Amino acid sequence: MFVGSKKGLIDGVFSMDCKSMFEALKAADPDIYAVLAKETARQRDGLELIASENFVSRAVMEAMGSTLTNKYAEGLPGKRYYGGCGFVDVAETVAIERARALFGCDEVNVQPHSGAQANMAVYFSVLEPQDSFVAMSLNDGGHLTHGSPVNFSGRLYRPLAYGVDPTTHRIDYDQVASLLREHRPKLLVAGASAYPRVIDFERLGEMAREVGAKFLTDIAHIAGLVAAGEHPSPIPHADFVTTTTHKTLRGPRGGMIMMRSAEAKTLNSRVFPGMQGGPLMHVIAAKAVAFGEALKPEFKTYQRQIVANARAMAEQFLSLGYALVSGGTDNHLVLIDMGRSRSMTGKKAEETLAAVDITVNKNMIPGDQASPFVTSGIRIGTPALTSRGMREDEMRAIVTFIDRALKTPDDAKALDGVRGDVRSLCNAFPLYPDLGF
Ligand code: DSN
Repeated sequence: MFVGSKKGLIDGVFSMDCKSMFEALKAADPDIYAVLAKETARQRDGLELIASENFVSRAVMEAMGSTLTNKYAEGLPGKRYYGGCGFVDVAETVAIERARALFGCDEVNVQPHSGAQANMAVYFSVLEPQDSFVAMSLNDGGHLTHGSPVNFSGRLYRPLAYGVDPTTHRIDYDQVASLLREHRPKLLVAGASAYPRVIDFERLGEMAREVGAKFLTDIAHIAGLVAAGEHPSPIPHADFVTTTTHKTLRGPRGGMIMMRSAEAKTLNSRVFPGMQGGPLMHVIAAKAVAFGEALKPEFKTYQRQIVANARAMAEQFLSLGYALVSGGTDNHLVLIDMGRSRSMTGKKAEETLAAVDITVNKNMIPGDQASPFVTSGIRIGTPALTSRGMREDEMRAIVTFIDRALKTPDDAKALDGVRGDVRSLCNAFPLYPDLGF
């Protein structure tokens, strides 16, 4: 109705497109405009291999950079504490309905500002301060918010950490079962930030049920794969499923909680007013746009390519003699043991690759003796470059770039050569072709 009756207004708004918006920024704030321009060029001219990053569509960006940022909308659609929420209610309802269709879950809360906030809301729903819960150790590939001592989750509660088998680097499911039986916690948490293998959510869900614990799966990294059927879904086995929306899912930076119907009333009240104030309606609208994109058939093809690309990289690294944690990958990332591969720390590898415009992150590996600031590994993921249209051939070429750089970390001329090859590849795969870059 709004679109019909106010068509002139809508057309007018659209005629002031993003070009004009950047012009306003340039005039008003040259300092921040310069940051925006340089960061855009960095993303365009380098190879982005951080496993938790991605490039959103223009449509998602437009929804984020919109007038919806002006609106307060505390509460839920139809039950707000502010007037004027009719249109943003539509955005949030569409986001919820699309998330339901995408993942097949009962209930959804799309308001968490981040994955950390999504997990916090679930802990506030299930646990009291000082309660224990069982989750994967950060050093073995878990998440910061799964009980790290420097995070609220490790300071408010008593986490009991499971890890991976030291030889196979697969989750030690027997250790999970024995921790649950011994401590009988209220909550079991599964999910990882640096685990290249399939997680057996069904088995973990059975273990949680056996001791009467609730089961939370944090699928932040693999949400896109799960939505596309490229990783088994935790939905039938879990009481809560949290995710970020900006990794493989390719939406705006933010979080989301899916849950069984019985959990919704308490959980929703833990998000607001329990933890957050006004939801970010521009981000929620962008989540709706991203979920709409993920419901299209091409999203499945995209996710399949992410996995194929990671596999191609893993095979190429193995053929060049690199040691991979768990020996390979089933998902979107590979974890390289740099100590065993090239007698190099993760920090040195990250810095060397940064010098040739390849962005990765240093990462702890199982049994790591180095500090988190140094580490013995690097984590490499394919979602972002797959969004640029790169496929297996490009992945194999990138592994040779990485290998050349890591072989000559202190040879400026050799690194210059690799950087030139990186730039040529980037030029062949524009970041936002319809925006001219
Ligand atoms: N910081 C995130 C990552 O890079 O994996 C954790 O979700």
